Amino acid sequence: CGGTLVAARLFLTAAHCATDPAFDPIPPVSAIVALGEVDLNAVTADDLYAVAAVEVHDDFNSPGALSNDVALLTLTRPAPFAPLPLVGADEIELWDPGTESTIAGWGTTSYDGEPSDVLLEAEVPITSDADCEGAYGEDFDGTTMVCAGDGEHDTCQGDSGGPLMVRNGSGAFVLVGVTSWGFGCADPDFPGVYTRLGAPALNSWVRTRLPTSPPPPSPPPPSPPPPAPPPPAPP
Ligand code: 4AZ
Repeated sequence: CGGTLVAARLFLTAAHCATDPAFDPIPPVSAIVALGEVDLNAVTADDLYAVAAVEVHDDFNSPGALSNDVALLTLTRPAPFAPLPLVGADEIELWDPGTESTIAGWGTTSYDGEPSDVLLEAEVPITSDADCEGAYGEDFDGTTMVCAGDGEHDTCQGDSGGPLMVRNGSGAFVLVGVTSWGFGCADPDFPGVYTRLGAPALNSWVRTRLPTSPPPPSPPPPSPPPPAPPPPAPP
């Protein structure tokens, strides 16, 4: 699986990458994150980050299979890399149908093919929800999933958890999706399916877990005690 650094100590991935066959979160000690290398053969101990906590979305697989496919791993030490900004729930133009997005990973380059030792990337257009529903029927949940694909380039096995990125108005990449599932790979009739991070509920699930999230309004401070009564008058 892949993933994305969204804060110095937070690694965002797919829920199905961080759960066991019973769909329960895996123990943090069984997870390990490698950061900062393009070539898997170049990974050394310095690139490895132990995981202190695994948090899987409570509604993973609800309302349907692979809905809300998102999890956050807390690293035991901060990574010295710039996190990728999360798309804003109001930046809806960034997942408009036809918008070019960038996908990346070390997964297989064809269905049941070989994974790649070096990070690969591709550009694929976001698909309309109607087209994706046409392909997948009720398996597509437009409240938690968004699709992308051109029938020729795609994510594939092992790419799950990795990013679907779109450039914002300033030309900077933002994180719009998490590689989740699909029928086969690069099938012209079946786009790749990504966790819809711009969806309001999913967006706030991630955003409230980011360290820069503004704290909730605090209650007003207690009012000061009333002034002490004057001392009794001398006799
Ligand atoms: C997978 O098994 C997988 N073509 C990821 C993405 C897609 C298919 C399978 C989309 O991790």
